[in-house]
Amino acid sequence: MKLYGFWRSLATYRVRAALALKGIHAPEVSVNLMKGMQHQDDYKAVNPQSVLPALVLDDGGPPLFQSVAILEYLEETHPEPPLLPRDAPGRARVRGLALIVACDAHPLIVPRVREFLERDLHLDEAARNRWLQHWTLLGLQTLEAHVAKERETGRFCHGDAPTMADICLVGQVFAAGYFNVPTKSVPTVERIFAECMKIDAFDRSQPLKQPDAPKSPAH
Ligand SMILES: N[C@@H](CCC(=O)N[C@@H](CS)C(=O)NCC(=O)O)C(=O)O
Repeated sequence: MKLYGFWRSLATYRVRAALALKGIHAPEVSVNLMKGMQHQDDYKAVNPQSVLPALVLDDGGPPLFQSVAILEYLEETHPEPPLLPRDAPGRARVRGLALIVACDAHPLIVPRVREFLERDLHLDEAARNRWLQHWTLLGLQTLEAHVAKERETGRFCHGDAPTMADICLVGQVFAAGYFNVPTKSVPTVERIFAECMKIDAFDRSQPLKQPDAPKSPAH
């Protein structure tokens, strides 16, 4: 397997973390989003949507795309350790939590949306930051509304082992860090994030620990 990704990409982080949790080795090819390399023809041949990540399998078939679809593929082909609960309602809850991030919150802060706000709508930096902070915090607050009150929450989003929900939650907390969003109003999310980051697979997969990341946190 080969993973196309970028250190700062939170959708890549989801797949990188799942690979690490499942002990699957997949070398990463860096596609520099800050330099617009996702729009180059050689990457478009891998993923016509010009977004990261993409996972190339060893079977010569077309690359896999969309991080959640890739997580599902990894779960089906490498079931241990499971990233979904065994019961159907539990799986629906975990997928729902994951999709709050992957379908509703994260898509509003990706580079192509930020570029549209700046170049086409001519929003100044303050207005763009307001946008990023608003949608990032709303995603976190929506997660908090579930995990703070539902009895299925344990050490992690669902019980005492990490699932796809935690993978997505962790990325959303990193988004808060990117855009200076305070997370004090989401204490259960903060607690779960801290639990996840105690796990080596989450820690070594995090953005600033990637080989293509800048050496200093200022980026
Ligand atoms: N829903 C997609 C999101 C993919 C996505 O937007 N990835 C970002 C990086 S996290 C990207 O490559 N953006 C490029 C751009 O917006 O131009 C997924 O989960 O894979």
